[in-house]
Amino acid sequence: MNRRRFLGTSLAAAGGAVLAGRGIARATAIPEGSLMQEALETPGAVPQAQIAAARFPEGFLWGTATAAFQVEGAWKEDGKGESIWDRFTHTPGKVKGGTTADVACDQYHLYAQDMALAKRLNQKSYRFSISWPRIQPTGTGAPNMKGIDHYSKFLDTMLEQGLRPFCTIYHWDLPQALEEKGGWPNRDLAGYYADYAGILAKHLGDRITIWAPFNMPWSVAYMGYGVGALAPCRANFDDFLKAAHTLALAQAQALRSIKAASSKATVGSAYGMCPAYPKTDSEADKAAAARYHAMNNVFFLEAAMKGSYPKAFVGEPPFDRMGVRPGDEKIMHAPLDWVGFHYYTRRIVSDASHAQTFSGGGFSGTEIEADPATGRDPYTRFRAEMPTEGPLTESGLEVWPRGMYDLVTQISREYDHPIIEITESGCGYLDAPYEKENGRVPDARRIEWFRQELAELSRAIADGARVRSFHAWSLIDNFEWGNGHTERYGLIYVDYRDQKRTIKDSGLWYGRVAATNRLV
Ligand code: IFM
Repeated sequence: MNRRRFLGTSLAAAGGAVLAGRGIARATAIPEGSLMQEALETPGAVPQAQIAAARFPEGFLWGTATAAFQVEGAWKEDGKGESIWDRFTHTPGKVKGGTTADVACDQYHLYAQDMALAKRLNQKSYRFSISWPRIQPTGTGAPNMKGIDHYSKFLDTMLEQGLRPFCTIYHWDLPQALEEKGGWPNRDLAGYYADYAGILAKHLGDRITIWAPFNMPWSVAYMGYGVGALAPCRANFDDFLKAAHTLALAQAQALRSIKAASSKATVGSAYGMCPAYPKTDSEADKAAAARYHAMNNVFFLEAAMKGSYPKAFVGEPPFDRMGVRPGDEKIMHAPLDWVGFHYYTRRIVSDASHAQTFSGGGFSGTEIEADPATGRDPYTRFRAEMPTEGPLTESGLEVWPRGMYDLVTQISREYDHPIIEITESGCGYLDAPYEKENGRVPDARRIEWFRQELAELSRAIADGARVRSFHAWSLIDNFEWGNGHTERYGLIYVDYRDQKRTIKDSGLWYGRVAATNRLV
């Protein structure tokens, strides 16, 4: 059977928690051959009438997100130590195109300009991360005051521009010295990390009220230690299990140390999530999709909210191999004030119980692809695929707006309607300044991507989800990890030769959305 038809059939048939695409709408007055018309005829597309009617509540926080390593550059300035990503990018052959992030977008020096641009786009929230090795060059000990001073000035600038500073404490750049002490599989890192978080809250907590301990902790553990797709590139299943447990302990210990140092602090998360749709309506596939959700989406959320891990494993959970000790439930338990997660794309999940072999795969931006031949690992035993029923972005992720609605409403239901922050969402397209149009960046595909995605977010809000913010990934094009500069996610184009910023058409459009709360 044709793959597209097969997926369509199996999805419609599957009866799990989140399923079924929305029909393709036809509207009048859409110009022939236009991108809008193309979108209408695309599987999974949102009806134009729904987009036109979409509204966001008064006071909704429109924002953008970045991460220190991806934008800052200045890799060894002002006493900064080496991070695992410095080591990775300085290793020949690791980064596509052979670039490094030594300069990246030079935001370390150009932050005032970038915050002014955010204001120009009517932004109200800026999610950024702090580089641990700028604060503690070897990961422990007294803070490097030059690092603190830098972020202090940066925060003042954000506030002057009317931006809410949303701080991610760790977005993947572990001090290399801590990797040499064993990295995240070493349980001691939970304590070092809580000290680091406490330092930040003590010195910067007068201006930061919203903290997310980790960006995508599952990826830190699995892609960094389980399959070696991200720095520090270790591929050992036990290391993955141990790293995951250390991260769960660290998340809770950090929450406590932040709150002890700053009475204004609220703590939540920035988890990477993909709605999981069972491949068929078999009980086995539905159970596999539930395991995917438990492992990839809510593993760390459950740990914080309930002090226990969700049912991600077939049979007895491998607590010994994870290094779980008696009393850890109490340590892990640290209910979050709000729940933050990203949405980029979805997964189709099937049972892989017959497959016992652990195997890796390729990195697709937010997710590791299971090896189709061998399945995933001996415990979770599911196979997760990114379907291609909808179109793919240039960065290779399927466009599936409905996934936003399904994920947001699912998390709302499962966690009793928490306050939700969408911490990242965006798409990779390579559009560049076009000379014939005075250097404009006409990135119509990105505009259409956000229109569709946001219409589905608005529908979730109308249906009761308490979403208070949306952070587009990203304010500016930046260094996309192992893919270097070969992918562009920004609303603002960066010319890496001279650091010139050009607001893309999508940026101008997003600015209007922020001003009107409509998808104009
Ligand atoms: O660039 C990354 C970011 O660091 C984490 N979330 C996904 C983005 C796009 O791949």
